Amino acid sequence: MTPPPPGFAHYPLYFDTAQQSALIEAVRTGVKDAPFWRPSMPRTGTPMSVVLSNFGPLGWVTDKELGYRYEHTHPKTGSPWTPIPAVLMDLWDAVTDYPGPPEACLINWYRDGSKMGAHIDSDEQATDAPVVSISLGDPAMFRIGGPQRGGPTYGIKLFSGDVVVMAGQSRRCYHSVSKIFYGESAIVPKGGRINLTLRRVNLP
Ligand code: MD3
Ligand code: FE
Repeated sequence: MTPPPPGFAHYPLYFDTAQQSALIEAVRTGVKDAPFWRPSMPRTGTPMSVVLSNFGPLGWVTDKELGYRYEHTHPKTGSPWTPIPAVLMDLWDAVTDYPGPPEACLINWYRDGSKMGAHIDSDEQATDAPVVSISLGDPAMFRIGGPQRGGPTYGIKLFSGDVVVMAGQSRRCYHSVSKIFYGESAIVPKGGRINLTLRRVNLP
């Protein structure tokens, strides 16, 4: 029974069903202008199994040639991302004490069979800023380990409406999504799981 690293906080069902539906509707509206696309890994060009979009002045993108980075515009349309919904700006203020607003909200949509392998988020200059995650739709098995690959992990099943905050040491730990419990929730119209992550990119 490995405990979670310091700085990890879980708020089960932070958002009720009506608030979850409103967030899913905000995603549906946002991706009309900034459609989900399937990203490729740097160098190899291997496609990821999740599809992505973003809200915010900045968005996280990746492709074979330029790799992981933040951009002001959508890689396929060239248009700016949709602003971060007010309810998420308020969430950041409620669960972090960071001296500045989030600049990016990555939208990960996991469909049947999608997963995310173990990695550390290190494309932000604000390496000490927390990351705030909101889960919507099908549950997921989330695992977080330590600052080195391998080693024991703490696992938690995340449900629709859950919020997770990674601050302090947990921010620099390996983490993964090892399983989606596909079809256990019906709240996402096209199915699957949507994860939103609020991120500070630049130093304040
Ligand atoms: C722990 N997403 O987008 S959210 C990611 O459920 C990512 O879609 C997962 O990992 C998902 O990079 C996990 C929770 C999360 C996000 C960022 C972290 C956990 C983190 C950064 C550092 C440590
Ligand atoms: Fe991550």
